[in-house]
Amino acid sequence: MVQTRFKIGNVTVRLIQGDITEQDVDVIVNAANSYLKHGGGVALAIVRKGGEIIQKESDEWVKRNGPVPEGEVAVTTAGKLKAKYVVHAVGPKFGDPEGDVKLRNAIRNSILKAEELGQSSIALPAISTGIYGYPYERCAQIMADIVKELSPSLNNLKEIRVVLWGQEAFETFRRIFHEKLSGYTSSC
Ligand code: AR6
Repeated sequence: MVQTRFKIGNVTVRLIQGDITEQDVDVIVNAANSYLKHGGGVALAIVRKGGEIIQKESDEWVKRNGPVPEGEVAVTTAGKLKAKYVVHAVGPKFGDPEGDVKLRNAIRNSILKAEELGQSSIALPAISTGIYGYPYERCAQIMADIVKELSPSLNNLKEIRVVLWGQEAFETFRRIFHEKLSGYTSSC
């Protein structure tokens, strides 16, 4: 498996090139839209593999609470996936002047939700870099900063996995994470 690992305090941060739906972690983060209609990209892959229960619970969530604002998250179970929960994070579309703040919030709230749920491992995709058009580089910078900032204060979470689809995404994240977390590399 292609991967890179960093250790920040008690938290292992792992970059993996692969499919997020295959990850053996407690929480999988989905790159969702505000209506939690999982019709494309990683969202569709999660529902295809996890089952319609994820879409059904998502619909119920929106019915109860209204659309999920950009930068916020909603939680459902994970159906047939190995994970226990899916945290649906709504990222911004590239070009939104508030985009970086919203992307930062979406990533931050995902990690904090997994911590709040008492879980020990989480896998995140490169939120907003597919259909929503964000450059990998910008997403990687934002994610590396948040991981560095949050890791020392996490008690439950022991592993944060970033799962990249394809070599270009993986290489970009690896380069940026090495730049930003250079003091923490434990293996390549
Ligand atoms: N595992 C890991 N990463 C993946 C996978 C996978 N199986 N499949 C795609 N990616 P996107 P967005 C990567 O488009 O840009 C949906 O329709 C992909 O290469 O899934 O936030 C939602 O319902 C890219 O790098 O999410 C929303 O309407 C990253 O995951 C909208 O798309 C995110 O791509 C959200 O757009």
